[in-house]
Amino acid sequence: AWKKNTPQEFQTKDEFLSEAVRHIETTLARSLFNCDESAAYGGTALAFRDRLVMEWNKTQQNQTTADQKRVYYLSLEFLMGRALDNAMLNTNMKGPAKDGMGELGFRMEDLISQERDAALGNGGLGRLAACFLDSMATMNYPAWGYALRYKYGIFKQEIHDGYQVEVPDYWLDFNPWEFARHDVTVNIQFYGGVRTYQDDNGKTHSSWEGGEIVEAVAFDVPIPGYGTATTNNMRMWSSKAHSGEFDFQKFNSGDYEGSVADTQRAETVSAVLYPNDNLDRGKELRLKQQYFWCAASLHDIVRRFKKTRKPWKEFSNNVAIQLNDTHPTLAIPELQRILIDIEGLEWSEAWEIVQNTFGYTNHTVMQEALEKWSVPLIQHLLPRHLQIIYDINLNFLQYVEKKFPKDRDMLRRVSIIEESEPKRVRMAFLAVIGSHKVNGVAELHSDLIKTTIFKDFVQIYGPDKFTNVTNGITPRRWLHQANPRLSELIASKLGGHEFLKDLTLLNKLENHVDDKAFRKEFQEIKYANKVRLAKHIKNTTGVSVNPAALFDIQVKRIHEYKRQQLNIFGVIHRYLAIKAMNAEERKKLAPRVSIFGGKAAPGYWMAKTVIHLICKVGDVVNNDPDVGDLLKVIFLEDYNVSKAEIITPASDISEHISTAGTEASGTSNMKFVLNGGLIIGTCDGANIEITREIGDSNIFLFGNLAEDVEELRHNHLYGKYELDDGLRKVFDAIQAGRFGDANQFSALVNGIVDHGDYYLVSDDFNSYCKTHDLIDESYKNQEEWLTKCITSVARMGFFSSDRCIDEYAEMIWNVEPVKPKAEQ
Ligand code: 26Q
Repeated sequence: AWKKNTPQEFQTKDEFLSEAVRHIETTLARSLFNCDESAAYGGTALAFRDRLVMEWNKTQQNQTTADQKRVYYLSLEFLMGRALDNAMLNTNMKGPAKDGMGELGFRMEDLISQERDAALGNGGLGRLAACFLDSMATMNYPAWGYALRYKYGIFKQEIHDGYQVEVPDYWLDFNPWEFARHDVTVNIQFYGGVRTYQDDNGKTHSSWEGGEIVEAVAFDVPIPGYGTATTNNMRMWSSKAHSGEFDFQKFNSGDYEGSVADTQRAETVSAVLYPNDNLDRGKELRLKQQYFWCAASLHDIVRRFKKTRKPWKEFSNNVAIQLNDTHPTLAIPELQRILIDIEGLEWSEAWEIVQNTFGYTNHTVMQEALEKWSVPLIQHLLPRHLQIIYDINLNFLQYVEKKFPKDRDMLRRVSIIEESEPKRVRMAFLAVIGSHKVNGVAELHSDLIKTTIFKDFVQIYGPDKFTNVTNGITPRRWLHQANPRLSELIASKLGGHEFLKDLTLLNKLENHVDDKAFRKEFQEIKYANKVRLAKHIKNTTGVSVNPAALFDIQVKRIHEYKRQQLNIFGVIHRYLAIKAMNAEERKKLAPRVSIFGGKAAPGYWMAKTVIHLICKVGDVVNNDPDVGDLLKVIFLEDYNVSKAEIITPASDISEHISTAGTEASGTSNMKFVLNGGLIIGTCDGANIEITREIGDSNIFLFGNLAEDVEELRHNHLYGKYELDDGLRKVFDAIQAGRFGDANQFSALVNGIVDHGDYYLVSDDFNSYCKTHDLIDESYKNQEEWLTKCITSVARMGFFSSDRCIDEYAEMIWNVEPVKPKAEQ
C-alpha cells in the first residue's frame, strides 16, 4: 500500500548522496573538504526539498483538475518546528539519507538539530494548525494553510539569574523550505475613506478610496503527507513597500532616510509575531497584520475561484474557509466587501455566500482573551469594513428583534457593537454571525461556550450551529518522529506502521500488556528517553538528575490559569516535608525530578514572577545536601517544538492542572500519554475525554469541578473561606526569605491571600498534594505503573488529529479527499 502512492524514492544511499553532494557543491557553493554540519544539513534538506517539490507540483495540478471543494485554513499562527526529519519520515527515505551522511562522517541527529524551528506561533493554537496541515496532507484533503510570514517568530527565552530575558528570533537567514513567489502579490489598502455614488439606474454604491498601499508577497512551503504523494501548500504573506508607494520624490531630493523609513513602515506589518497567548491587547499594528493577511488570502482564493468561471452561487461549493479563533474574523466583512463593492452582488446574495463559506473555531471562554477592537481604530484603518460591520449588525439585530420582540436587553447583549467608551467590535460575535458552524475544541469547552459566551446565540440560531471537534495531535511527529524506538516497538507488535495512519489500531496493543519481553522493552525505551532528557538537562542547566527518579513535567506557556504556581507551591510543600523527615522516612520516598518549561509573555509580570520563583526554589533545593536525589527542580530554557520532541517522551507524570473550565482543550496532555506517560490533571479540557478513553484508574484527577468554580470564587470575595493549612506553611517559608527576597514574590502570594484567589489555588491545594502522594505510592509498584502506561497508550487512538480533520471535513467543510495519481 505504501509503495503505490509514494513519491519517487531515493532507492539507495548513493542516489541520495549524489543529490546532497551536488547541492553542497553547487547550491551552497561549499567544497566537500570543508563541509561542516551546517552544510551537510543544507545539502540533505535541499535533496529532500527537490523530492517534495516534484510531488507538490503534481499535487497542485491534480487538485486543480479534480475540481473539488478546497479547504483554506486561516491561522495567524503555525508552530511548525523543524521540517527535515518530518520530510524524511513522511517520504519514507530517512534510511538512505542516514546511511549516506554516515559515510561522510555525520550523525543524522546532529544534522537534524542544525535546523532552526519555524516558530510562527505562541502555543497550543499554533501547534494545532501545524498538526492539522500534516493530517490534511496525509489524508489527501485538498487544503491550503494561509499564514503571515513573520520575520521574527516567538522570541527565544534565556534565563539570566533566574529571570526571563527575551531574544529576537530571526529565523529566515537560511530557510530552504520556502519559495518566494515574487509574481504572486496583492496590493493591500489601509486608511482612506468611503465614497458613495449612484449609478445610472439610481442604485447606491460604495467605494473605498485613498489611503496607503502595502504589498503582500506570497511565500510557499510544501507540506508532505505521510505515506502518500500528496504534498499540500502553506502560503505565507510577507509585507513590503508598494513600488508606487516608495517615495522617489523624497529619494531624489536627497531625503534618503525618509524614503527608507516609508519602506520600513510597510515591512513592519509582517515583522513580528505578537507574543501574547490567551490575552487580547488592542494594538493597531496587530489589527493591521490581521487585515493584511486576511485580505491577501481572500484575494488569492477569489482569484483562484474566478479561474473556474463558475457563477458566484457556486463559491461555497468550491471553497471552505476555517477561521482559527477570531484572529481572521476580518475575512468576513472583507469577503462581503469584495462581493458587493467589487463584484456587484446584492447584499443578501453575498451574505448567504459568506455564511456558507466560513466556519469558526473558538479556543477560549476567558473574557480577557476575547478580541474586541475599538470602533475608532477600525474606522480609521478600515472605514469601509466598519460600515459593513454596522450593516451586518443592523440586519442581525432586526432578525433577533423579530424572533424575540421587545427584548431590549437581548439586543444589547448580542450586538456586535459593545456600547462602551470607546465602543468596541466584539470579534467573536461577528465570527459567529458570519459562519455556518461554530465549534469548540473539547466536549466540556464546547458545552461551556453554549452556556456562557454564546448562550444567546444558541437561542437565536438553535443548537445545531454549535458543535464540538475535540482536538488531536499528529502521531507522525509526536510518536514516530519524537519517539522512534516506541514507534518501532509498536510496529513490531502490530505488524507494521499502519497505526500511524489509523491510530485506533493501537488498541491491539492491549493484547500484549502481559507480554514480558514487550513490557521490558517498553520500560527500557522510557528509561532511555529519560537518560536523553537528563543529558539535555545537564548540558543546559549543569544540574545532574537521576534518570531512575520519577520525572514530573509541566511544559506549556506560563499563565495563571494553567497554574504553574500551584505546581511550584506543591514542590515547596514537598521540600518542607523532606526537611522535616528523619533518615528512615527519607529512604522510603520515591526520588523526583520536577521539570518546568515555558515562555511568559514579555509584559506579563505575574507569569515572570512564577518563573523566577521556580528558578529560586531550584537553586535552594538542588544545592541542599539534606535532599540529594530525593528532589530536583529544573527550569528548562526556551521550550519550543523541537525541545518538546525530547521532553515529551521522557515523562513519568505530566501536569495539566488548569482551574476547571479555563483550559479549552490542551494538546500536550495527549502527547504525553501517547508517549507512555501518565497525567495528573484537573477535570478540564480534553483531560475529561482522555479519562473516558483510557479509564479513570489510569489518570490522577484532582480538584474542584467547573460547575463549582463560580461559587468558590464568590466565597473568596466574601471571606467565606480559609487559606489551606499546607499552603500557609509554604507561604510562611517564602515570606521568611528561604527562596530569596520575599518581596519579589509578594504579588504572587497576595493574589491568593488577599485578592480573591481567582484561580482557586488554595481550594485545590490539599487535593493536589494528596494526589501527588498517591502518585508516589503508585510509582513504587513499577509493574502496576507500567501496566497503566501501556494500557493508556493502547487507548489513545481517538486523539489523532486525523480523526479531527475527518470530523471537520464531514460536519463543517463538506469536502472529500483527492487521491494522488499513481506513479506513471
Ligand atoms: C489575541 C489578540 C491580540 C494578540 C494576541 C492574541 C492571541 C494570540 C494567541 C490570543 C490567543 C492566542 C492563543 C491561544 C491558544 O493557544 N489557545 C489554546 O488553543 C489550544 C488549541 O485549541 C487549546 O488546546 C488550548 O486549551 C488553548 O488555550
